[in-house]
Amino acid sequence: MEQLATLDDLPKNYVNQLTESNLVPLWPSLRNVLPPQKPVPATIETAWYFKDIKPLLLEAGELTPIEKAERRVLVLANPGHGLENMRASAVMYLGMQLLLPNEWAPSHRHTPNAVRLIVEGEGAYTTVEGQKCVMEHGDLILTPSGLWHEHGHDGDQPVIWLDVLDLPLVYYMEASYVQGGDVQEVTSVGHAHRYGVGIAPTTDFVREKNAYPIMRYSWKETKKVLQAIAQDPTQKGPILVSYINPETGQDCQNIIGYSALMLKPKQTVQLQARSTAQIFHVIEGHVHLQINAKTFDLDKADTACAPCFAHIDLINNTDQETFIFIADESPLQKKLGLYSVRPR
Ligand code: 1HN
Repeated sequence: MEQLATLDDLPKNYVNQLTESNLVPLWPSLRNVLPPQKPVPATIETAWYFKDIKPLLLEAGELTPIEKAERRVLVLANPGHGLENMRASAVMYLGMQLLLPNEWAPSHRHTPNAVRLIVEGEGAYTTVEGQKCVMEHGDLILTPSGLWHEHGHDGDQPVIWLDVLDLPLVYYMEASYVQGGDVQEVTSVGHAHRYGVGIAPTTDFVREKNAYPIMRYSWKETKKVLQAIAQDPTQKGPILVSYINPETGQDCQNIIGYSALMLKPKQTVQLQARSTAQIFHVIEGHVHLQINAKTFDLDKADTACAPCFAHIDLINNTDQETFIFIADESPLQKKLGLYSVRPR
């Protein structure tokens, strides 16, 4: 492609006249906004290790009372986007949140969608629109856009979870805001127990119409399914499940997609290059992760992020099963017609 003229190729006087009228010439910036063949992501391959995060998060528990934090979170920020912008990728926000015994993170609702992936500790719960969801290790709990949610803790040890939000996108769209509310009345239990083995709750032969039929996806159940798939001799390719809305078969949320991958002992999985950035978080086990030219050794509770069109190899060189939670921007990209896959 032809090299284009730069701003320096124009007379200063002309450029000043443009600026005074709020005008900008396109051609000096055209190759930046439209790079050839593939995007040039700001997202850098980055890993965040739980052994670094946990002591700092517990210290935050001593330094800042929950009343002064509302949500006590250390943000996993991608240096490629500038740490202060609190982005893991262009669309995804990641944070590690701490709730101590007897603490309460008050009810609010906001436009960004959130999920929690429980990392450590027992006894905490999230109430989402009246549905009380207990938090157990590896569970995925949705707090979709516009739904009230609050966190409480009846246990006796710190509880830590990973928050994933589409905040960077919603903020960029100037669509991000929050409303505070009162303590919610608990009206039901937020669990997938009403769905399973191809059945769905039905009243008078009419299927329930609920935009978010499952609020809590149990890790115990998800792990059983992955292990069953691993035993299936006809299974080809990676052992992978998607978190879906069982009423529609679509992704469980509108913007960010969630899945869980199992690596058998000594298994290597090579992912196709995809148009979406991706987050990897180890639920159980260990993975040697190669993203483009970088390598990371991730243990339980560690998290990493990969830019779009990355070459990604997940290598389990241990004798144990490994389970990895994955978040990506594919629901958004598919809705916008921007999603693509390139064979390696
Ligand atoms: C939020 O509402 C929570 O409810 C956690 O736990 C992290 C980060 C940015 C904006 C809202 C929560 C958040 C958040």
